[in-house]
Amino acid sequence: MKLTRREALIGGAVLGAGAAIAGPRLLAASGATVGQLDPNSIPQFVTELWIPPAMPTAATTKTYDRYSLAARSLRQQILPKGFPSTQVFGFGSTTNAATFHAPAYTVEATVDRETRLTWANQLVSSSGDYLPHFLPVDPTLHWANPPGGTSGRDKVSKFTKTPGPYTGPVPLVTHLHGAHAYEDSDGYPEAWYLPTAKNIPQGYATVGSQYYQYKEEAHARAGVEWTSGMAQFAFNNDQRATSLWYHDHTLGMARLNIRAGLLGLYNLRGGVGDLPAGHLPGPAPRRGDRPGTRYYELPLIIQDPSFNTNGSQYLPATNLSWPGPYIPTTDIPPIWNGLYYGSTITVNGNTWPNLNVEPRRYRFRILNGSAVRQLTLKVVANPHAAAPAPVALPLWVIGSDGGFLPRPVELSGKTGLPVLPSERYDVIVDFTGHKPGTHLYLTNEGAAATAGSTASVMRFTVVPLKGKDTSTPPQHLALPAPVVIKAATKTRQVSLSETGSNFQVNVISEYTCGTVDSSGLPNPLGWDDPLTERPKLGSTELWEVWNFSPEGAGAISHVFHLHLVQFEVVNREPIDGGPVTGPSPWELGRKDSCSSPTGYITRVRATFDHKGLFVWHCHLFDHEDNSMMRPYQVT
Ligand SMILES: [Cu+2]
Repeated sequence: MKLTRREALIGGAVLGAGAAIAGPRLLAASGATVGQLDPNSIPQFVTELWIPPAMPTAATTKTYDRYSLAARSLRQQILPKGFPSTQVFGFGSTTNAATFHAPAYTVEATVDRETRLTWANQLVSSSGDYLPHFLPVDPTLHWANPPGGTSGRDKVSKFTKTPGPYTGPVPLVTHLHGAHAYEDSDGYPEAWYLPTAKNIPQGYATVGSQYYQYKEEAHARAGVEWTSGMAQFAFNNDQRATSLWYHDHTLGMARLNIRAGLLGLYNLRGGVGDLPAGHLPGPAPRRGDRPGTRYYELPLIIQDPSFNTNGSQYLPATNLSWPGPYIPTTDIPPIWNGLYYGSTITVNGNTWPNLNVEPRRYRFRILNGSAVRQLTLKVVANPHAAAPAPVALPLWVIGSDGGFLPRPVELSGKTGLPVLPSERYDVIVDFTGHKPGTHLYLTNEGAAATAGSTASVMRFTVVPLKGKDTSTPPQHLALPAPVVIKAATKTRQVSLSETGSNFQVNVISEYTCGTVDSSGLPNPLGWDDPLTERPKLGSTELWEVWNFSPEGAGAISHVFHLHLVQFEVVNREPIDGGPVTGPSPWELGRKDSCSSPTGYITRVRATFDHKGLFVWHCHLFDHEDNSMMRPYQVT
């Protein structure tokens, strides 16, 4: 094995290329363990795609829309009919118990009109006792740690022997991903709160260390009140029309809470960054729609859960890259996995659904809501064709995280659309001219795709045309120009790296964010290290994101995510030298998350225009939950 400079210098041990894929590789090698549902036993395309309705409001006033949202536990038919149902945690409106769903209904918001959202943690039983998590919580990570009490919350616990999973009350805090937020409403990872339950154990912290500060700030800024077991956020929506998404962001638990189902889309419409009605395929679901309304704009929220034969969601409760020993002998987390790929694909909460489509144009708001799976999507005629398969219908990419691209981008030939965890793409597919009965397939050719299961996403079945398509063909669309970002007045360097175990070669102890030292080497920093990124209010900065992860067959992109801002992807350059490449055509709009490939410097530029404490991190959920996140402060 050839060692690079970076491999030799990270942490106490050398990391081989295989380390990054140890989880899925071991799973594949050992086959499905007892109790796991074989993905190949699940029939595909038998469930019609569920289209998330618009979330009902609790009140609308002259100046704002108010939502009363909560997280609850419920059972849902994710697998096809005839299979057992699955426990999920889902958001919904407390005004209507039938609205709880995983993923959630879509919040429809208007540019420059305020939304106020109450997020209640109602993960309690009917008798008022807290509900434990149904996925394995690793209490040895740097996490919310309610059992630590007010002195030990949000810190790493000291264990003298390896503990089992944490089974106490579940902390939650919601982040609106991509939002131009104030710090009180950004879902800071230490602003979590437990449900109001009868049996919270004595000594437990019931809120995170930042909760009370933001409670006061939200009251002072927006006049909203936080009470026990909830927070209330207010957004001015003073940003471009786009699809944001809301999801849990609790310190060290997001991978579990989002996999459990706590996510939904938040569509922002109107303003100078949107197109007038009629140009794009529509309508999308709106509040108060009658049942049976036909939609030509709809979300595709893609995730990759695994299941047990009893219908419950499967996530390993042991570290698949290392069988032990753990505490106190080594520094390897006993339950967490660095990169766990699920074995199925769900869209809007069902495995491999079918969508009946008319021979006309559709607008799909795509979100990769999976934890670590990097998708490459295309529409093909033959789902069994070897990758890269020929595209049957081009994806016309018109927008991404921060709104419209400068111009529509047609992906044809054999080019698929890469969609990394948390990225959103706004896409038009034109089914015009296809005969009723025709089948087309949305497939995934991402690096970890498995033929027959995770390489398949969903099917389209063409049905007779019901309504004339008056939308503009995508090649003729004139899109509103993205926000212009000024020249940067400061360049800073940040790093993404992984820390190998001091005890075992090729096993990862944690992932880290940090800075870059003067000799071009990573300087990994922990969450509690002094702040290093402190942009001045109103300033524009160029951030160089250096990905020092090991190179080789197992190399993966990290997903760089910056809160508060929509940035411009400027370019990428190999750390060891080589050609500088510009952003991909579909990255030419504004972004809040982007690929940060191994061995590359990824440069992004942003204007920091709200004071406050925010975070930047890798958006692979399994990484951000084990230290790959840093606070930053706009001053
Ligand atoms: Cu990462």
